Amino acid sequence: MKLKNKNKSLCSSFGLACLLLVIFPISMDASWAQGSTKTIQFRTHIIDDSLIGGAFSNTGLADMDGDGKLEYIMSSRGTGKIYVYKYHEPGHWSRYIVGDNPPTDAGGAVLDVDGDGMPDYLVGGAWYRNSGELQTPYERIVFDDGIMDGSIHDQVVADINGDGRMDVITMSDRNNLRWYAIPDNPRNSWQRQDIGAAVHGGVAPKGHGDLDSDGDVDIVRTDVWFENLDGEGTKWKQHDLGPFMPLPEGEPTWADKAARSWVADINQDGRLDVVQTVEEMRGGRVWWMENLGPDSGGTIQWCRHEIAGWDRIMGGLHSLGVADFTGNGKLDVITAEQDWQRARPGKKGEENPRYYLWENLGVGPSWSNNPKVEWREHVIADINLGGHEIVFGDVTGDGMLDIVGKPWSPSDNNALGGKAFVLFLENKSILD
Ligand SMILES: [Ca+2]
Ligand SMILES: [Ca+2]
Ligand SMILES: [Ca+2]
Ligand SMILES: [Ca+2]
Repeated sequence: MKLKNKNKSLCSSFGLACLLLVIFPISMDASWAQGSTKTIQFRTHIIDDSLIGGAFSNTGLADMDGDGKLEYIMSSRGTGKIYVYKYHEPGHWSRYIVGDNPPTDAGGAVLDVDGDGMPDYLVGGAWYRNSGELQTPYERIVFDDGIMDGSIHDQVVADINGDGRMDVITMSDRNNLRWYAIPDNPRNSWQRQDIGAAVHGGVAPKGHGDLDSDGDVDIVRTDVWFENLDGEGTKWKQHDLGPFMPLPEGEPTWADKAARSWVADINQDGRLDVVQTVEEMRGGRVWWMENLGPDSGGTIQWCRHEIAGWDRIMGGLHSLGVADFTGNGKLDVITAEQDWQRARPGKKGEENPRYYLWENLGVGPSWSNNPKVEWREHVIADINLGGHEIVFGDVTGDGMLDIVGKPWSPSDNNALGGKAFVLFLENKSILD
């Protein structure tokens, strides 16, 4: 992988179909940056530094005990436990173990599966019925015994068939890309519908949306997207989105095309775009695919815009969030470099992992021939602790989105000497 190449050669190596966005230095043109924030700042709190083990994954942020406040949920194939962290104040959380034996690699989702008003927890081929009490373990119910061996990496909730009820998309390179409708009695086995071939990851955390504006949910999988032909999720057509970077020499084949995807309208033109990261290996990059709408033949055209990672060797970016973190009404992007030794930043993983926020400053000056979204990079945590499947929500209740992170498997070189951890990034940004 030729990370030090400049834009021109990257056009060919990453298959860019159009001019790349030039990332400007940090200065901001006051004439079009109105509504931006004065200070973007996150305060880091380590809320658990006593976890031993690895393979922590399957994260969510939801009100698991019904008191109106968000809890953090995650689980580990390594320890075999499901953890819920209850917030009291930014530096003080309580940890509960609510279940055992999560049958998955990664993925996980929070959804009220049985419709009783309490969010439940989906992991691999099982769902765990939320008892509503953090002291009472959740019941484990298998919905597909064919995917109980850790063969799920992405697990995403969306209404695929448009019936107003949420469905569950799963994918792993060990099986395929598919979705399940939840039956009236969710204790029965769930019917699956196949969508297409799989890669390791490329749909999570939010690779779904109505990309072609015909009223139904389509699905992104790294370098392609699947059109929901009948609106019921029974017929799919695969389209190119844009080529992925070639697998670097020495990387395992399972890491090929492993990405995170998030569908959102980044430039506020009414068409849904796609933000993506390289998740499983160092040399991570962040970009967004602008949806240019259909050509005369009806095929949607895409234009790749880089956000970060072309000018340095970032760690694997197994986290992606898109939301307005800065309060200016525009969608920002967050990610974190992995703590895991094989995907830490630097040529040989010698650099420390960091958490990032790219502030969306809006579409650039109108005098430009090709006005594009401008980004300003903020390092929001730089304490030699990385992140994996970070999640966000307003935990403190002040209207600003906070972030919770943890490693997949901790590096011996991290700030805690190889211990796993959960950290909370309290959004303390000061608005205009
Ligand atoms: Ca709660
Ligand atoms: Ca429930
Ligand atoms: Ca559609
Ligand atoms: Ca758009």
